[in-house]
Amino acid sequence: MSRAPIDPAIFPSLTEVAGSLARSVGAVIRSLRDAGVDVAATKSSAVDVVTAADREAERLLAAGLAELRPDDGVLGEEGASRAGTSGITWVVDPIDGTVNYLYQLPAYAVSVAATVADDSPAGARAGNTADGRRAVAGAVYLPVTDELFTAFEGGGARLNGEPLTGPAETELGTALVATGFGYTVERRTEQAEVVRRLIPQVRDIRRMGSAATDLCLLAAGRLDAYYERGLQPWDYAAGALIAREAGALLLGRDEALPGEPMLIAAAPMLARRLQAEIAAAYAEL
Ligand code: LIP
Repeated sequence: MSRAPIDPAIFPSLTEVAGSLARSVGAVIRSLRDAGVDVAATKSSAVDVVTAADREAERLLAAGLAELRPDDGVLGEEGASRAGTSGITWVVDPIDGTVNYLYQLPAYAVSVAATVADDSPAGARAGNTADGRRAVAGAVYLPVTDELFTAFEGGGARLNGEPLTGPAETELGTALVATGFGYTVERRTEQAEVVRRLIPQVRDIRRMGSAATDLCLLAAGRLDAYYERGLQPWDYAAGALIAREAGALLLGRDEALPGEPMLIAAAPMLARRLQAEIAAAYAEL
């Protein structure tokens, strides 16, 4: 049975929900961090960690959504999973940048995105998450700098309420390019080889440790480009929407759509140039 499309008129209110929950949960994780943090468990490998704060933050996000949006579904990095009836599913990452959080490094974020089912190529190009859902509203909150990035589809992106104009075009040779690495040895070895081929061709590489943060810094023009292979939907659902609404072009590898296999984001000409270099690097692996 096909569902009636979600009315875009509700996107601003979904953004309000995302922003207020990201901010309040961000304040909680910052104070938990100050009280001290330990690894609670590991996930895909010994270096892929989860802390008690990740779990508590996800519990708070799920509880807040159950109260504010009881008919919506929820999908969270730490296992939150609720089927909804409204057609909207919230994709949440309670702490994106958990390793930074553990080490008391500032680049960690709360990421909250409202998504709708959409597996059309046009929807995917517009920033689908990997599981055939399109983010329509979202927020990423950086507790350490008290920066709240928000966006909704067609509404532009904002930082603490001020409009963002996105990254400027620059040549690849003067581009500051952020990327990230997966948690398994095989994936990292491949990613390191791609970086080895790229680094002589760019201004420099940054590995911030939080994909949601990377995408928001790109939206704010503090990075020129970002790419990563192997992201999970909660890592980028909100951040990709914010980058795109700020004016970045999102691309995948070769003709593939942007998403889990590869997400490239930059001003349009640079995004295409970087896509070609990444394709060449992978072709030589
Ligand atoms: C992490 C990212 C990081 C990326 C890792 C991982 P976590 O999320 O945001 O930048 O490189 O692959 O997905 O585990 O901190 O939520």
